[in-house]
Amino acid sequence: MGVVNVTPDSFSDGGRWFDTTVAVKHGLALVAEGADLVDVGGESTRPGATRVDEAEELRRVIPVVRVLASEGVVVSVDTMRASVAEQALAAGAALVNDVSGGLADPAMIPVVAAAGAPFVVMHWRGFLQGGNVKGRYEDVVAEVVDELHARVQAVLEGGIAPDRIVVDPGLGFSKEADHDLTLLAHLDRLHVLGHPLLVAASRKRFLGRVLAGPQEAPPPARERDAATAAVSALAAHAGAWAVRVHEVHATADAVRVARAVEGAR
Ligand code: PMM
Repeated sequence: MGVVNVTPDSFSDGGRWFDTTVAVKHGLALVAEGADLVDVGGESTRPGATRVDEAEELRRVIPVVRVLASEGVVVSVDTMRASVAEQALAAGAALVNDVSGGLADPAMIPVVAAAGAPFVVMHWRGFLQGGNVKGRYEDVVAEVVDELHARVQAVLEGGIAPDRIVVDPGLGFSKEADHDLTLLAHLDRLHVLGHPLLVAASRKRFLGRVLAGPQEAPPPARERDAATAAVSALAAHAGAWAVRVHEVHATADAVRVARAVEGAR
């Protein structure tokens, strides 16, 4: 899954694709590099980001979704708003990716259920507490599994079919670097949820922490793509359904290698 952030302020690639034509071109380039899916978002979720208003989010996202879908791209829409999801689906999006797991907008689950679209349910405890607060966990894997299980139940009760649900541990969302690493070390335990798994490690803070020496500042987000590809291989090896990344080329190779190694077992 390649990422197109149509935002002026995303932490990893802020502002670079903040124009419909440029965003569409970038989405097509990601497909040429091997993306099976392109995730289009118009709202930054970085810590401290203020929410964009609905009209602005629609203005950013819908034209990009429409053109990419008309070019045959399988488009996912990254949004916490039901209205954006609904219009994106009408414009040809195939999947809805909601970092709040359906909590931010009570109309989200009914809209996705009515459309019969796949829905990514991400774990973000901070959202429930009104912001990207620090998460405190005794056992991060068990707690993320339990909390995702509860969200999946709510989504099922809301009428989204079981075979339409994808789960995501929400790396970096109300989680410290150690939590992210522990979750990656135990991705196999997320399979108990019984749904395809999306892993979105791309350029995230914990990778900066891993790459920096003890006294060093972390490298900037755009210098974390090789590390991202390493996570992609590990996630593929652990049976992830998809990895969400900003730089597709290296990840597509990493996933191919992981698949070939699996095939040689
Ligand atoms: N992370 C970001 C945005 N959308 N969607 C899912 N499903 N999972 C994630 O972890 C996730 C996401 C934030 O990253 P970005 O601002 O670099 O795109």
